[in-house]
This record gives sequence, structure tokens and C-alpha cells, in this order.
Amino acid sequence: MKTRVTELLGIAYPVLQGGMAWVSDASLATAVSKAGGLGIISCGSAPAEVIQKEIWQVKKQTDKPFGINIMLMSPYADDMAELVKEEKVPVVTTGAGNPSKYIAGWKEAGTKVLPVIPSVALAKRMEQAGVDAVIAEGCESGGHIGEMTTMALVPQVVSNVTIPVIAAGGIADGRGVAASFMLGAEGVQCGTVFLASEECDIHNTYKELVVKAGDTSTVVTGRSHGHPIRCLKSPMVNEYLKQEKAGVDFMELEKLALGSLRKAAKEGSREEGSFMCGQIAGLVKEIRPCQTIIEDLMKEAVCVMERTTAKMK
Ligand code: TUI
Repeated sequence: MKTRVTELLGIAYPVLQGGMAWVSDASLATAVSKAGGLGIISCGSAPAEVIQKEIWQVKKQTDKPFGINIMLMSPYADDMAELVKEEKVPVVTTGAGNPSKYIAGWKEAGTKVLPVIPSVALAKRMEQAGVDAVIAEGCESGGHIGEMTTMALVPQVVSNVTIPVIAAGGIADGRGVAASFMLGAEGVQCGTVFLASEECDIHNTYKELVVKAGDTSTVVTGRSHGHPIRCLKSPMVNEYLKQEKAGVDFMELEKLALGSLRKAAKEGSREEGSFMCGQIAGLVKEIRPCQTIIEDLMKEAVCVMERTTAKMK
């Protein structure tokens, strides 16, 4: 399938793997890029030298394009912005903030810039700042989320910018891909479905929890203090929500959550882990290689689109 997104990024399929802190490392990014999508290393809150090694590992294993995702609330965001230029990373995506101050430098280095945006206003500002495309992410996503749903956000962004739009949030099969294209997106970004991939280097417990999850298995913490995070229900998360409801302040709550991402991804701790995950987990029923995930997404999407148009005649 050829779209402005496949042309822009030099990839075979319009499928990006979302950056996931403590999850999407060189192993996952390499597998997705080798399979014809765009693999993305997440910087999370790691220091630049850790991410530089991940970049070297991807470069050693494939010549295909790949990206890094910079979480703009990270204390190392400035260092990461420099690293993008130093390593001539083909694609950078950003999350949890406004990347305006970095855009000119990245463009000069030849990097394609794709910010995640949660609203039309930010999409328009990013277009004016010269980005190559925007990733419109709905609150069905796992992790740090905005207010809008994918269904409402994507068409409104498409109607307000001329650059390509990539849909994210709640997409895990061909129906989600087809629906995104119907809304005017020219690519999709998926996270949750890649948690359940063979090449995803996280604890087996995490994968098991994703595969067993249903439609209502996730909750959102931190709404009251302006840092909403979607993750699977768990003892740690229940305690967080209880304390949040009781009005415990942000710093105290953060102490409770400290290290919980690592505890989920690396230790598989059901008690203390924060298993970030999207609402679409209920559709993810098996662990597959990235190649199969991407091929299934695209085959199903074409099938659904053909079947739907035939039904409407
Ligand atoms: O970034 C994400 N999702 C994430 S990042 C993350 S790591 C983390 N670790 C500890 C605490 C918090 C996060 C886990 N999940 N998604 C992209 C995304 N970006 N969603 C929403 C936004 C966003 C929100 C506001 C983007 C821009 C924005 O701009 C506000 C402004 O400054 O205009």
C-alpha cells in the first residue's frame, strides 16, 4: 500500500510501532522495521548514552528506516534532541509536550519529524513549525493520553492540516486500519498489539496480562493532577486511584508510582508494576512475530474495505 506516509518514511507498509517507555528497545524496533513498518526506540526517561547504544544496535541489524520517540517530560529531552542530530536518526516522534524548539535543528539534519498531537490546535501549530506529518493519538491509547478519542480527533485533524496524518489509539487489527483510512489518515501507529509480539523484550507476565485483558481492563490514573496515564488494572493502580480520590498530593502519588514501569516491563511484578496498555487489548489474543502482525493488519484492512464496499452496492 502506497500513501504519503510510506513515501515520506521509505517503508513498505503504513504501520508505525509506537514508542513505549521500558518496552520498545532495539529488539522490537529492528523487528518492526525489518518487517516493513517503522520501528521506534522509546527514550522514556533514560539518559542519552543508553539510547545511543540502542540506536547502534538497530543500525547494526538493519538498513531499513527507524525512529526514536522522545518523551518531552524526560529530564534528558535536550540531550536526546542532540542525539537525533548526531546519529542522523531517520525519524523522530515526540510525545507528552510541544517539540517546537527542536524542529528546525532536526529538519536541518535531514530527520523526518512526526510529533504526537492530542488536539487540532497543536496539529496546526506543528504544521506551521514545519513538521513532516502528525500522529493524532486518541485516549484509547496506553500510557500518557489526551482528552479526545481517535474517532473524533483524526477526522478533525485531517480537516485542519494538509500534511499527512497518522492515526493512533485503539488500532490492533485490520478493521482499525481500515477505519483510520476512512477517517482520512494515511498511516497508523500501534502500541498494544506490539506488546504481544515475539520480539518485544518485556517480561512474559506483561504479555500474558495483555493477552488476557478484556475491553474494560484498563483505567486512567492521574486525571486530577493533569497527568492522565492509561494502564491495566492492578493492585498498585487500585491503590493509586484510591489515594488520588482521597486527595493525596501529586508528589506523594508519584512516590507510589516510582519505578513501576520498570517493575512491570522487566520484573513482571503484578503487585507493584504499572502495565501501560491501550483499550484495544481485548482484541489481542496471541503472541505473534512482528512480521505476522503487520501482514495480518494490512491483509485484513484490504479485505474489510473490499467487503464493506461490496455490501454497500
Ligand atoms: O507520550 C505518550 N505516551 C506516553 S509517554 C510515557 S512515559 C511516561 N513516564 C512517566 C510518566 C509519564 C509518562 C508513557 N506514555 N503519548 C503521546 C502523547 N502526547 N499523548 C498525549 C500527548 C501530548 C499531550 C500534550 C502531546 C502534546 C501535548 O502538548 C501540550 C502542550 O504543551 O501544548
